[in-house]
Amino acid sequence: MTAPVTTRSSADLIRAEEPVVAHNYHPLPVVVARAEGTWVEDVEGRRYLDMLAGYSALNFGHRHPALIEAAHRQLDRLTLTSRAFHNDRLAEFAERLAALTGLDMVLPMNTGAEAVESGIKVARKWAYEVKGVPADKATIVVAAENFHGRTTTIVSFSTDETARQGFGPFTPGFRIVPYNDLAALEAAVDETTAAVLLEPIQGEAGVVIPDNGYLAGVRELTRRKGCLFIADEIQSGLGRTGRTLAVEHEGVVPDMLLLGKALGGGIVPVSAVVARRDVLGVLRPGEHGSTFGGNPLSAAVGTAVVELLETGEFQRRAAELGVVLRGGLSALLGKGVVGFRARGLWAGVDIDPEVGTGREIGERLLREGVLVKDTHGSTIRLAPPLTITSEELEAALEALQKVLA
Ligand code: IF1
Repeated sequence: MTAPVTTRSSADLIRAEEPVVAHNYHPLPVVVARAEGTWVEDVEGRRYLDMLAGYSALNFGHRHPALIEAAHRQLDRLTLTSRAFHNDRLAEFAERLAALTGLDMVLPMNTGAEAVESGIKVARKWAYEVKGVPADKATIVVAAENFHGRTTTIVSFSTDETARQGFGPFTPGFRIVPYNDLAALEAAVDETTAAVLLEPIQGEAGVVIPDNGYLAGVRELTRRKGCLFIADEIQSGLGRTGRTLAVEHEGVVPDMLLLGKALGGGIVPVSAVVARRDVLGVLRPGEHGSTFGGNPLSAAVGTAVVELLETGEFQRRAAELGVVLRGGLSALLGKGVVGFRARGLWAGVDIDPEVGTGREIGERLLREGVLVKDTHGSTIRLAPPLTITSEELEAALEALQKVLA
């Protein structure tokens, strides 16, 4: 008989997880119980500024009223049909998402990794049926330091040993080239290549922004060589960098777009492959699927998310407040910050290892009421909800300055 659910303390709850929850994360010692907008609150009522936003899944803040309302309305009508039948929410979601991205067709999935896996399958099928690559010979070119998810096929082309160790054997058919290197990409793409799969800005690598012209170069190269350009915008997309999509900073339209995280508004997992009709058109009934992909609850929330993005308000906020973020980080250069990369409301900040590791900075900021997450070594990422106010952003930057002093 398990103990009745009572308001257990943060310490109790952290202790209780240990024997019963897999240790695939090393969370900061905070137990969140409530949240609204940019703020989260722990079990004891302490409040924190959320500068991670669910790894950019909470672009619209915690529990955005329009999104919660859309979810409540749908919860009271219909939540799941499977795609064995139609439901009355999917068409509008797909129409408005396609229009938002400038592409034609949507394959609705759930998690980012599922969108990436689905994109890989569609690109390979396109290579065999449209490009004429011999069966089972299709290659996909990816970048070193990539992060596209945690499935076995995806970690097959990771260059992060921690993500691969002990999970072999791996899926063949992937070539790895240095990021931001068009010559290396040119050499790797040949007649077997189905696609080039890239993050327009590499997230987990520490918000690595390629040279201006790189994405346009990839677009030209893939068009000339007759393979697909797949942009993984699962983290960089949906307003984060100050545009609807990060590829827009170079005016590039990929052949296929992978979306996730914020597409579900931080409420339900929603991801999608969005592509030209001649690409996604290779899928015929029974060839791919997902129990929850395109379910009415996800479609209703996804439509409300697209509606928020159609106004351009969040993109503008990210661009405008991105100026404040860059200014604040520039002022910290030489004062504990040795370098940073930032676009819109997204930054990778390299901390002087003398001052502390990313994890230590995260723990110090926790005590200042600010939540951040380190990536590798001494880099922390800043990715607050796009609803953050200028004052809240200034407060987070002041807290960072304080813990670096
Ligand atoms: C973790 C960070 C990591 C992604 C891109 C696909 C996916 C992700 C560009 C897969 C997911 C998450 C996963 C989470 C931590 C976080 C992350 F960069 F965002 F911080 F790991 F790199 N493409 N990124 O960033 O989406 O299947 O998770 O929905 O795995 O620890 P997912």
